[in-house]
Amino acid sequence: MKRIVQLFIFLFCTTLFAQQKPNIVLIYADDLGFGDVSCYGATKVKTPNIDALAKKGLKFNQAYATSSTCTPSRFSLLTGKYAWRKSGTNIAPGDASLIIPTNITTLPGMLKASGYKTAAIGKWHLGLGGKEGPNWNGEIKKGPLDIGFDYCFVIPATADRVPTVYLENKHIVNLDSKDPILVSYHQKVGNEPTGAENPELLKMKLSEGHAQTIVNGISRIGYMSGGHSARWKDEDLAVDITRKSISFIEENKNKPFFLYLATNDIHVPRSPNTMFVGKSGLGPRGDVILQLDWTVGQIMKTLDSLQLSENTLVIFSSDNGPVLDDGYVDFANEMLNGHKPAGIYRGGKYSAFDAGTRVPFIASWPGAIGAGVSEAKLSQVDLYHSLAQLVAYPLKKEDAPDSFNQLPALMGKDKKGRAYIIQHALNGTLSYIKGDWKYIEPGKGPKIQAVTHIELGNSDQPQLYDMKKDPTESKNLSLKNVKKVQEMARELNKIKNN
Ligand code: NG6
Ligand code: CA
Repeated sequence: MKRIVQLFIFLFCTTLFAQQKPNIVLIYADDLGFGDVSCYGATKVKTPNIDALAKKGLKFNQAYATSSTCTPSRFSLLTGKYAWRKSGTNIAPGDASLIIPTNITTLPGMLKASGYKTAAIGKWHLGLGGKEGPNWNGEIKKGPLDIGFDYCFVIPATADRVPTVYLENKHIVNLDSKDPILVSYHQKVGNEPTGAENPELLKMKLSEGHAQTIVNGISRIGYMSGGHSARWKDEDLAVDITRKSISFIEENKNKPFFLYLATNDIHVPRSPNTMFVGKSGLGPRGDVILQLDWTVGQIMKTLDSLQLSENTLVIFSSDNGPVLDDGYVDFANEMLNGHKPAGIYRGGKYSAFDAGTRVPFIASWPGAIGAGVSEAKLSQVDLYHSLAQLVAYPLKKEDAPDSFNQLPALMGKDKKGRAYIIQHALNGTLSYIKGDWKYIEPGKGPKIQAVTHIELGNSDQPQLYDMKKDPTESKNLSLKNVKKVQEMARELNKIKNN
């Protein structure tokens, strides 16, 4: 009976207040580090639009992606469940099956059920299709539309993985049925040149991996043939994604909408539009930071011009920390010019050290969130529960199992945030932050990743850092604090086995 009354109140409120609910725009950057934007301390590159968002919103200094790579972070964000609880959620190849189950309520599904129009625009990287993978030439049976999005316009995986085409709803955009797409991650298909065989054809050389089919002068991960009329141009990716996002906002300006805008920037291959080439002085990596900032500016301008800004919650964050050479020779290291992508933090993308997951996080909602800086601890896994709270959606027990309600922190009312943070590194190693302490469990793998030169934080010994006195994780205090190590290991194990 109680359930029915709850449901009735929910449906009543949903209908009555549908118009008042805030729009939600989640701008999710790729591989953007804590120190990559000027409002987080960058001085060699300027990001005026992101800075403006931070100025009128709340800027978080201790907000974390759940993982230090893309697929697991996105999985956790959209399901409210840690990706390390589910196998098969590591960096997905471009022909992976849909990783998110279609029988659960996801973050977009929850918002859709609350009366929102929902869209995923930009990078997907969560797999497509059923067990057999995606049927590129027909209907893509399982994808964003099956996990709660009303509309999608997405890059299937990453820009450095084939196929280099857009998926709009259930079909590949501009596909000519006479030139079908063939994709393999195992052997060469078709006879198009590859990075390994024809390096002289490359406009951007590879430094590691990325030696397969060449598309638009850039060799990728995976082999592809066909689909010529459907192939995007790397230099237009940001423009296309921004344009589609603006159209979605315009078309839904009279309803509450949720836009998950997952930018391709600043992931490799970094191929900025001519508007940004050479503009940062830091090479392509700096130029795509400017391009990302431009996207943010375009979205804010659209919201302003439609008079939606007051009632739109804009969240800006990144899926994992920064990397310089991520497999292409784009002079990210050579042209750094003193820029510090991770700020003061140790490690980077892939790492268990803080720079792997500590990312920029800004929440702006001029009507409701006061401007300022917050030291509250936040994890992206909490967005689901917090937004459910915001729209008064009654979560069921099985929904978003790892997600906590951090709406008070998000709104600036609670200064503490989450009691603890869990970080998940490339090799599966988990770290546990509680109070001032950070514990990194022992794990296998190299100390330094060969291509990227990133310190991965791997050690066969437990690590313990005092993040208040030593935020750069320079002194492992585990031998001096055996009890603390044991206590944190025990607590982490309990959460693992939950
Ligand atoms: C790595 C790729 C890297 C990037 C990453 C995924 C190589 C040498 N490296 O395997 O370029 O694609 O996967 O990045 O191939 S993520 O942000 O989508 O997780
Ligand atoms: Ca990423």
